[in-house]
Amino acid sequence: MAAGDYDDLLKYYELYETIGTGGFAKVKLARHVLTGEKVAVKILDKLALGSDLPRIKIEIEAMKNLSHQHICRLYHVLESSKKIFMVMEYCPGGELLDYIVSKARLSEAETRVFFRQILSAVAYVHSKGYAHRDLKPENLLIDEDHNLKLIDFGLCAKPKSDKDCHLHTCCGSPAYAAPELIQGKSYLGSEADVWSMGILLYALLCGFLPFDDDNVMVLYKKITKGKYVVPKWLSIGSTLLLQQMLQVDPKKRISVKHLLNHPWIVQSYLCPVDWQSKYEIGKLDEDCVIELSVYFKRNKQTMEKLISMWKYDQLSATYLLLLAKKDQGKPIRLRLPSAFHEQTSLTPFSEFKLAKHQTESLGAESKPLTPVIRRAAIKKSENKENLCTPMSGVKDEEYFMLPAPKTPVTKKLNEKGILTTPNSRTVPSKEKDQPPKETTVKTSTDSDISTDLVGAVISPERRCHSVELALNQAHMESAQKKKGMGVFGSLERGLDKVITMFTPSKRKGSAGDGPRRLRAHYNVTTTKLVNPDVLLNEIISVLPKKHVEYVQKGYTLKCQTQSDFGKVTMQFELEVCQLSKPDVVGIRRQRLKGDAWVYKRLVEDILSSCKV
Ligand code: H91
Repeated sequence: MAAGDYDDLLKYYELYETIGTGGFAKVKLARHVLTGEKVAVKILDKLALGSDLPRIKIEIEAMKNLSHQHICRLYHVLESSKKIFMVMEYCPGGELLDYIVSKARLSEAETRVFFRQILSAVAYVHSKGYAHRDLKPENLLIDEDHNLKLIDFGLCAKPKSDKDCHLHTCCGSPAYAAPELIQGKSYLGSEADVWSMGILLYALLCGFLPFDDDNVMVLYKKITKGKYVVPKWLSIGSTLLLQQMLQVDPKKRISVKHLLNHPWIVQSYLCPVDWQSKYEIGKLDEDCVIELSVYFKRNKQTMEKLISMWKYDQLSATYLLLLAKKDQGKPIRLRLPSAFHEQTSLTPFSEFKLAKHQTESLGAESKPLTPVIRRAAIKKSENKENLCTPMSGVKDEEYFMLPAPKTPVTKKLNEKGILTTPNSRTVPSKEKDQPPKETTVKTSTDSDISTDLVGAVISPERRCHSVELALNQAHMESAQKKKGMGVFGSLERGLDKVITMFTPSKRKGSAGDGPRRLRAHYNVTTTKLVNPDVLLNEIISVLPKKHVEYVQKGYTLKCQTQSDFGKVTMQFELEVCQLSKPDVVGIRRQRLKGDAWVYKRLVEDILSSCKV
């Protein structure tokens, strides 16, 4: 990474951990310094993008034109010689797909809530002359109010002249692609989107796809035939709606307009879907404008003019994030970068003058002078190594860290060329396939964790006492005998019934005193176990059987699968964590790369194979 690439971004944002990857992009969690709001930053490498660069330009243009309550908001676009950064609304609930996976399938009532939101977003996209062309549950995120936000406009199309213009490019994910699209015929983007929404609706109601096959040609055949299984739990109304949406002939397919007030959609709401945007971009919010005028010492009219330019720069981002704060009922206050770190109340602006980067978008009028406190804060942000810290306030490397062994650590390359340390584990390797032995590694105490920060196997200090271990095992054995299944059972029954929010815990003291304490979340599978090490060891013993390679870092297993040709096909994390109320251990799952449904099946398989 060239040092200068992140300079601009780090003037305005604090960067935290990677929350996902997709294509040539990496998505990181970040915090906008002036407002203190969390954001998602999509980081693209121009060189790696190559001929795909125009797609990104299309996505950026589309996101600038689309402003809707169910579409992920774009706040800021930055560009360096090698990178493009897209700063967007952060959706802490993650992907809709993970939510479906966690619940096996959704009830008709819950599906209706979500589906109305999807329909609202898609109708709006179409009204603006666009077609999304890649509608799938991986591209719908859940925000903090449990509302859906549509993402990934990289494949969206806007025919030049009129909306009914036919398209020719076959794109999107095969399982969601309309028959006319995969047959290479010219098609209407809006009709193809209705088909994908039909697949989406089926996935929500059933928990699996109507057309699925590992072989793409077989999959295409199934799609063009249009025959799918109707599970017995589907109501007549749902079955009828699916039938209208999954019509192979696009001319016989229901239109978005008719979907908006379809009897199934309207049921229990008694009103059609309101697809119009609730974000009136033309009308600026007075409170936010006033806060910005005071902060930047500009009169209201000048401020309004500057904001209305919508340059997707620091000013656009600050305005939109202030507005988001207002909508959440938070105070509309801009903070000083230094104050942000200390989480103290704001120092009145008049005591300070602006730093250069904070006035960039304000034109020639400003003659900034940097005060001592601000200068210190900016200096801090220039130190990139210190800035890439996860939300909990610990450094990236520390995030999965355990106390370092007292014995000197020598890093070496394993057979596969992966950098290993005596206390980081990779597979395959016969000896490494074994769960960590309780007595093998001597670890340091909390006071000397800084000596060598490396991943580690579980230390004796961190492991539970053997009595607890034995009790736990005995408890589980009897429970298993009774139920005739492992802790997780089938995904439908076992995979997390508990749905609340997962947030990184306040770490107890220093790194390395046990698994992270997390709140239950749909990405967290709860178990009946109380000993994290039993669970960790069990997962570790199952992974090689499923051809999953992993690197252990503390209680996190960074997993990956490879194709026969050595291409990384899937990356995900399994983290053993401590839950409270009930005080049991859980497994946090996170997909980082790869097909979502293949991931779903693999994780189901791993977890149901765990005999704990
Ligand atoms: N998929 C296509 O995994 C596989 C949390 C999370 C929170 C997000 C906000 C915006 C975006 C992703 C977020 C996110 C890629 C976002 C928006 C647009 C876009 C892309 C990402 C993953 C990448 C990480 C995503 C989900 C999709 C999480 N993600 N957890 N807020 O194009 Cl417009 Cl790539």
